[in-house]
Amino acid sequence: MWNPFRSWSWADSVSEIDAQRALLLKQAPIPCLWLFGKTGSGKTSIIHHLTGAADAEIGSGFRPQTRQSRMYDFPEDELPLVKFLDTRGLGEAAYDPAEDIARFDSTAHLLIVTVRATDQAAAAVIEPLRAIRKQNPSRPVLLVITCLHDAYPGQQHPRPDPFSEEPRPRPVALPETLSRCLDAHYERFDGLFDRAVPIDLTKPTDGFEEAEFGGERLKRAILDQLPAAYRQTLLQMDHVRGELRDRHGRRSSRIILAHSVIAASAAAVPIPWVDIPVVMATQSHLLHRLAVHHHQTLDSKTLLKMSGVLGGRIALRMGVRELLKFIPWVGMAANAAAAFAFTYGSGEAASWYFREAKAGHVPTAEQLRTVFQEQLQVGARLWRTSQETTDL
Ligand SMILES: Nc1nc2c(ncn2[C@@H]2O[C@H](COP(=O)(O)OP(=O)(O)O)[C@@H](O)[C@H]2O)c(=O)[nH]1
Ligand SMILES: [Mg+2]
Repeated sequence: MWNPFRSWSWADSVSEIDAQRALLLKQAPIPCLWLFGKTGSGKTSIIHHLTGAADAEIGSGFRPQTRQSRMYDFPEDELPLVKFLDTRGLGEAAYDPAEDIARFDSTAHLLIVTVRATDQAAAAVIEPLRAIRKQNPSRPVLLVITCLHDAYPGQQHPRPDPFSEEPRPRPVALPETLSRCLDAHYERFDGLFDRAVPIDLTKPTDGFEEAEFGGERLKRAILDQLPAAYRQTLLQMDHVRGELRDRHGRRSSRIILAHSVIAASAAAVPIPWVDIPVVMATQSHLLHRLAVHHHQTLDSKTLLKMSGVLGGRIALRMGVRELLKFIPWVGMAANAAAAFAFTYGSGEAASWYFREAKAGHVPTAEQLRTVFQEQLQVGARLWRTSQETTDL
């Protein structure tokens, strides 16, 4: 029988965590979005819109990858739910995409090309884009046309939103300058994108009635274009995005939430490499991480107690059955819900256990079971609430 806790008995926990993390990062459906555009074309604003992370947090979170690229992992690099690749220097110095293509061609799932509506000088973006597209013509490319109001300064955005979800939206009733700008972009990027999305992500202080114009269209376009498993992760992330933000200061609950989202998306999409083993590996990795977070070591007695209450297939089945009593769904949604709630419940229960142990009150198996059952329900409620409030 596969036992997610087995490995605890021999590995020293830090190297074991690294190994599990590497495995998870390889197997879990974590979408990687490659942002490609000149400085000031709106790449960071898109990350901000999709994640809710503050600009400063995004700025300091970038990690250099190649000479001209860097990566931002949200909500944290330990187990990200989405990765953003950012290419620097386009339009400034000569950019040779060869190094980035070699490094990211197989790991970037979607290319988001950003260009300001009124920017006429796109050659610095188009040439390397052509090479990237040629290397991998089946990877979807979104052409995101930003800062629309540069084409109609001093006016509000057209209302209602006139843009459709066609590949090249071009409504009749638009300010004339904007129509010309869109046509010119469609022409110069011809053959290099699958779908264009005109947006204007402004700051609340910029004075627009609609601060994030086209933002929801952009989200839908990204979800439409991503392969199913990756789409699922973004959707689940969006469901608990508020919680992720609110719990910013509480690192352990952020870790628990991120793992729960990954487990849910892995469970939701029944394809061979994303399945129950990933769900269980996620839980196992989570408990390892929490032990380290709380500076606890795991002796064999503790392992036995935890695996008896939280681990193994029987507990998983029990957890699911318990859960299905109060989640009236069936099929994939129920799997995702169960995986989320189970991961959440076991994470919170383990976190509680480690905190108590640190304070000198080592809980009994019975007490751990009680907390686990409670937290399982908290997880299920959290999942249900977030599903109800989401508009995607
Ligand atoms: N009006 C408007 N401003 C934007 C938009 N996107 C970005 N900006 C602004 O343009 C500047 C540069 O944007 P940023 O997202 O940092 O671009 P990056 O260099 O490509 O990451 C910032 O001041 C943003 O507030 C947009 O769609 N509309
Ligand atoms: Mg930026």
